[in-house]
Amino acid sequence: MREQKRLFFGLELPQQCRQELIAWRAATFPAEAGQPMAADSLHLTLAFLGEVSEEKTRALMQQAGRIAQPGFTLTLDDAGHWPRSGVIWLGPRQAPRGLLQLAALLRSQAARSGCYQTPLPFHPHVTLLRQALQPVSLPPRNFCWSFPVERFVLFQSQFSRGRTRYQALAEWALR
Ligand code: 2AM
Repeated sequence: MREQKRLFFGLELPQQCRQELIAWRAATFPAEAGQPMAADSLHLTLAFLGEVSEEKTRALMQQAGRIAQPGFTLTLDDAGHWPRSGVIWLGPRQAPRGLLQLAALLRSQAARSGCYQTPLPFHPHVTLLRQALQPVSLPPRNFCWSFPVERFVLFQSQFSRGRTRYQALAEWALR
């Protein structure tokens, strides 16, 4: 059988922001709220690709390399809880146009390459906690992290030693 990798396009968060987020999370949510994502795993998914062959990965990377759009500022000033998927997340109250444009382009390229894309609308979010299946009280919206986004990344998702890790395979500048 040909080797397949579980891949997605996404955005990394600056290291300082990740550190601030985990400190805020620890002070905001009780330990039983859910399973915290490791600081080095915090990211925002642009387009989920699923299990992809090497050949398809090459085609997707070529198409990603043709994207020419400027960077944008991402602001995380909203939080929510999706009890069905058990996710507590942070995201922008108002998604920047550049983010929506980039995600739409990557999602349509992925669909054209035969990667299944959910019909659900894109809801930009950074998963903070997983397995958050019980009701949780969300903090007042008095927080805000803002940073420039200057590149996007192709990640591989790998499960090993009881933990899912995300490894950056390639990245492209937004300019
Ligand atoms: P989540 O954080 O909301 O679970 C790697 O698994 C990334 O891809 C995660 O950010 C995850 O979102 C997202 N993801 C996993 N499966 C997906 C799917 N079927 N459709 C869209 N995104 C998915």
